[in-house]
Amino acid sequence: MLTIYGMHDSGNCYKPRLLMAKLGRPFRHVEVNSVSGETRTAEYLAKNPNGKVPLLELEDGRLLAESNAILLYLAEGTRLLPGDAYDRALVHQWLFFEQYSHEPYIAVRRALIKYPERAAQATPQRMEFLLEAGSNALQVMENQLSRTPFIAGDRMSIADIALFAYTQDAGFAGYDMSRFPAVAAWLERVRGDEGHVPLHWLPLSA
Ligand SMILES: N[C@@H](CCC(=O)N[C@@H](CS)C(=O)NCC(=O)O)C(=O)O
Repeated sequence: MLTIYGMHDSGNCYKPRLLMAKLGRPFRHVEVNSVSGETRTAEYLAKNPNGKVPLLELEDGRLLAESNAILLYLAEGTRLLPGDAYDRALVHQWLFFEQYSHEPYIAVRRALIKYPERAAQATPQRMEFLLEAGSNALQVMENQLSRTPFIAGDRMSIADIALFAYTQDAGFAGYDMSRFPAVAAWLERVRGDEGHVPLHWLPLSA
């Protein structure tokens, strides 16, 4: 059985869990708390030298890090990853967007609010910068989702899963979601897609 090392309330770790749930594939969840340093033990660094979760372990022991790389691997041959080269490249486009223009702002602002251990890093200047940069990312999504029902076009894909993970918590992170009605409607559309599970869902084997 596949194993996913992850933290239950991390959006990056939610991405592969949500995909596996949607595909109806069983897997083992191993809780690794990145906030309390469990990603920095020698044992964990031997598995992922970058010291981050999520991490996928295949049945034969091979390992794969980076949430969006894990999504691409697990979605191969499914309805959530198009076969056509251009359609697939659009999915990649939004996966890269998520990692460079969205997650570094919205996920970080969320973490600075959520985890008291990080409060000292939440300076007013930093919070303001993260608010502006994250709002820009939400506006890019708003523009796209005003034209298409899903982020990479007419069909749900792993790009929606990747962007859903932290956008669903953007309100908690301080972003004014009333400015982004198409994003809010898309959040509901993603929740309504077959096999959806919420952030804290874990498989029974956990
Ligand atoms: N680009 C990575 C980011 C993963 C990441 O930042 N994981 C956080 C939890 S959400 C983590 O493990 N942080 C531990 C640390 O940096 O020490 C991905 O998408 O998988």
